[in-house]
Amino acid sequence: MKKASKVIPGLYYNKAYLNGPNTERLIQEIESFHPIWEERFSKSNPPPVGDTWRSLKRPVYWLGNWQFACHGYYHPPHQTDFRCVKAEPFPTFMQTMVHDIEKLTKRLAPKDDVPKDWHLNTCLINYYGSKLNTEGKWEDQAQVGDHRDAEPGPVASISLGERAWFQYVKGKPSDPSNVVTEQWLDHQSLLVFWGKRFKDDLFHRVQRVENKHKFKFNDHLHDELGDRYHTRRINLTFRYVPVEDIVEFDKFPKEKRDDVLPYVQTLATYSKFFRDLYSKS
Ligand SMILES: O=C(O)CCC(=O)C(=O)O
Repeated sequence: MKKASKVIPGLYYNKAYLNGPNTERLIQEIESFHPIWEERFSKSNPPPVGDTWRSLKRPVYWLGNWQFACHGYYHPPHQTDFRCVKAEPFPTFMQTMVHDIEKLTKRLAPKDDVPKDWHLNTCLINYYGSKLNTEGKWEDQAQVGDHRDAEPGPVASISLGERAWFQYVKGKPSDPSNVVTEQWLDHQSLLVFWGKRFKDDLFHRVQRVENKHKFKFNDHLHDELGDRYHTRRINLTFRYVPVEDIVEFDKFPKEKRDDVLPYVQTLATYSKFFRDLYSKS
């Protein structure tokens, strides 16, 4: 994996972190997963006044632990009690890559910005693309609004497929003059960010994803009604969740288990890990 790149305090970007064979191995591992569409809310966590029942804008898959949207992952305050369900480990190549990124990050980030015991044990895989709507039109869903990643310490992001226009912004809601820094996230690139400014104070967002190279992933997102979602970018964000916050599914309170049992059942179709977990539930 190539090492040279530009560094500004709190931010590291390497446009060509992965090379061809490594990229292929990583994509092959990712294509073994079958992502799901999650709802933001559930029976025990209904929409607050003024909000509505809705699903995430894109399918996701989690490794290490699964932080379900309906358990409050996307909503501050970012409480950690019963939010992180123990999930599948990283596959072999991904784990090797993650060790490399951890070493790199520890060299780059000041000690104070790396919590004791920090290691990248969690991966959120986001599938960016377009969805066929009920009128038969393709709707671009490849965006993420302003947010911060609440997990402690540095976060690392690997991009695959079409380029994404990525921004760090101050304040909320979005306002063009609030952009602090912006850049393309290229195919095969690595971005790492840490510290008070980039990790804790600023928000980040994906403004748009290009559609130039006709990237196609075997995302398993066709259903019985056909091919209704096209993924053109996959992003992996690696984070650190303190191990004491990661809880086995059968230790979750019943109402929280019931909220996500349909997802666990769907995941069980293709994953031995979730099959075992479902059979014990
Ligand atoms: O897709 C990206 O580049 C960023 C994803 C992100 O912000 C997140 O997963 O929190």
